[in-house]
Amino acid sequence: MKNLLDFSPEVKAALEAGRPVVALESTIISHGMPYPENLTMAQEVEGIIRSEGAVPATIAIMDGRCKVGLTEAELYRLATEKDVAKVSLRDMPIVLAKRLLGATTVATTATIAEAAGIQVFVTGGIGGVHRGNAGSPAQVWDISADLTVLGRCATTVVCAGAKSVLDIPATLEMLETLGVTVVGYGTDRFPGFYTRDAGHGVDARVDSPAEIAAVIAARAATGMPGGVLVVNPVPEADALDSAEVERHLGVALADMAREGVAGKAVTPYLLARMKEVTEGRSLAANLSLVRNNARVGAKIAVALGQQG
Ligand code: PSU
Ligand code: MN
Repeated sequence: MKNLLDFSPEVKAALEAGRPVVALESTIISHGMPYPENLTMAQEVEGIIRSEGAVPATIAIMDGRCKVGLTEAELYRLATEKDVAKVSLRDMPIVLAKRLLGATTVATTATIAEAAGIQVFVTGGIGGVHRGNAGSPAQVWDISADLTVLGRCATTVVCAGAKSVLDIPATLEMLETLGVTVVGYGTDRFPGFYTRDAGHGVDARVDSPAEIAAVIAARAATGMPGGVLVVNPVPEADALDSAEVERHLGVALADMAREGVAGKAVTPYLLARMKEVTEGRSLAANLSLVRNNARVGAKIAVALGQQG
């Protein structure tokens, strides 16, 4: 993997000097939000990370290489081009070999970040275990590779939980099986992406970046593979109402089954539908939680550096 990495000069210099670096995914840019909000979000999030004293490293696949740190022009391509591949682990060899433009999911971004020596990675929401839904067979077997990767990469992932469209208890059980440490930042509840509580608890609550850094250092000291998942709830002012989200997701799931949407198209479909039915409030929540995660992720990266 190391031979496939192309670092931006800024990220390369920061890693060599041991300065804090925060990785960012690109599926959220190409498939998670519409243009122009996606581009503004990507630039803004990089700015937040810089203002906290860390260096942002947005990750994507281009011209047969894994890019760690992107130029303005590269961010623009990801935000505007029509045919950007959504790259989960299984897709990575194909997108590399065919030299396609690829936006990396949490699974792929964390894998590349670990190879690059980046300890902290900020995203919006992680993938998980999907529920069976109307019109689909009772036994669906749609489990995101995001979970597998959390179980094997040492990268700390900061997110706002997972959407309640997933089977949250099954997702939490799977994280337990994989040995992932799940901590709530200022909360003992597992957040539901648009909402602050998906109805289940986390392993432990942590209240400061220093406390999280201590957990990360302790995990590293054990030598176990896998990482820490930091769940950081969407700010109160931008959170959506749980009952409203459930109602909208119910309708979207039924439509999705009727239209035959499945596999990797599911998450982008649901995000776009939610934006329509909430008249943009889901997008506002999404933007708010990503900014919030960027701030916390950068503070964790800085605190990790101070641990020595
Ligand atoms: N959840 C969101 N927004 C997103 C994603 C998930 O609320 O943009 C993206 C992330 O990149 C995540 C991916 O890694 O979707 C998971 O896709 P899948 O379930 O196909 O593995
Ligand atoms: Mn899937």
